[in-house]
Amino acid sequence: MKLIEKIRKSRPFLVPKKPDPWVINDMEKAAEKILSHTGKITVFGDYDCDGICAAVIMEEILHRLGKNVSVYLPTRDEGYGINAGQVKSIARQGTNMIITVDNGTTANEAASAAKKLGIEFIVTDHHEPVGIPAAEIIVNPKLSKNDGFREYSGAGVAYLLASALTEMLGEPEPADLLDLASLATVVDVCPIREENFYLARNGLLKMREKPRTGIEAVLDVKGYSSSPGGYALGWIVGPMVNVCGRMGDPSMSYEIIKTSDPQKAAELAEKINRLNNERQEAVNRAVEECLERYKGETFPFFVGNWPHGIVGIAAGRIAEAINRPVLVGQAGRIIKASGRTARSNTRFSIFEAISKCQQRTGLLHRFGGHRDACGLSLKAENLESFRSELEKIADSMLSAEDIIPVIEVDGVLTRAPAVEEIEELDELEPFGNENPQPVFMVEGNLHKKRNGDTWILYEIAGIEFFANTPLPEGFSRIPMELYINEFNGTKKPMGRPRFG
Ligand SMILES: [Mn+2]
Repeated sequence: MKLIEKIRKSRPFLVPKKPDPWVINDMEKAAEKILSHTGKITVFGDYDCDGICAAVIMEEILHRLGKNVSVYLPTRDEGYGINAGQVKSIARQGTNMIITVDNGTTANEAASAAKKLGIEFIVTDHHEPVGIPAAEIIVNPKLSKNDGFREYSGAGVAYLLASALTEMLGEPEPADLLDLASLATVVDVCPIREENFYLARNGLLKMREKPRTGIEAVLDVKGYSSSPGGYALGWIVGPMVNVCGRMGDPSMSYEIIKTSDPQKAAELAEKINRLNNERQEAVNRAVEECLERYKGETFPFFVGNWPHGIVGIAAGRIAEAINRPVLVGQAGRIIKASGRTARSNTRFSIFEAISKCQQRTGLLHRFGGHRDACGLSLKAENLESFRSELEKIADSMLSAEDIIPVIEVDGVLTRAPAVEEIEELDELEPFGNENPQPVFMVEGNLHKKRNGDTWILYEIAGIEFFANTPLPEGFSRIPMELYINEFNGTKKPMGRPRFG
């Protein structure tokens, strides 16, 4: 069986399914309201990649429909989600309709402020409703009463509203906006399957065919020259788009996505890259400090003097290091924390654990999230009680298998596959959550071929790979990702070992 067939067989959900916007809660109401609206519209987004991409999609489609539209992206200090104060300041700019993207499902105060001021308030979002849904119109697949697909990103939901609007007008789908839906789907770690695979795959093809000037500039500044896939979206473009919001103000990210001026894009990419390097150093420091303090808890909650913008990334790194869910919070009178699960915690929902803990203790100010990630805030004096209850809950929810890292292998190889077979795997891109980069167990005799100062070239079953440190003798099975190395016009298959 060819490599791609093996993978297709083990990932039956990896079949693109065209999304149906109309099965999403309140889609028709929202589309009608927007089309008949006259007056200024403000799109209210978020400071992360998903919220920014969603805002650009909504802005561009409304602009094409001839609407007067502006965008409001909150800064990190303003916090996630729309509030009453922001509604009032938006009202003063002459807006009479607010459309939220990637937030707003339970923004009750903002919704009633809008009502008082005579502003139409339409929510589009993808977050789990925590509390009472706020507005009269809420386009959120998590509120749909049918069995339609629910795992869209915020930008995916925005794209579906955009395509509902064009469909109502009898116009073609705004497929050129799919690149942003694809980027957000991968970066927001939404499962890449069925409807999301459709959006992510088609958006990726758009991006390859005609990349946005700014996205090209970001890949350039990072020295990435291959055709982008899930790795480039999730590990290069995503962090660069996210970093501005994390470090304070998302407007540079918004600008780089919007600009068509290569000069300006290159300058912005340079600036963002510097910010990204600073952020990486801050993350490394926080991760080291937490790992030093770790005492073997099932669900550790670290609090320290770290910038709020990096606690989520730090939590993710620590979770992978200890294979357990982790919360990392910024110290203060009110602790603001982010939580992440490890990839091996497959049956554990961090959102469910936090919800349970909140039901029992009621100590949280606010919280929200998904299965793999959450955000919360609480008073410093309540930290200890919350922590100990959370530890009990995690002990009962997390099973022994969940804390053992497993490498899921897509098949066994005893000889090098043909170059074409590896190239063909590109049809499964973008790789991401639930659709990881394929890994094969390569079996054979290990040979050392050459070495340099910092590298050793090995070969196993006809597949060459580099290692930084010598491998123990007698190794005969190595899990590896495959890629093609092109040198002087000759292509050959190479491996990239995946240890742990
Ligand atoms: Mn989102």
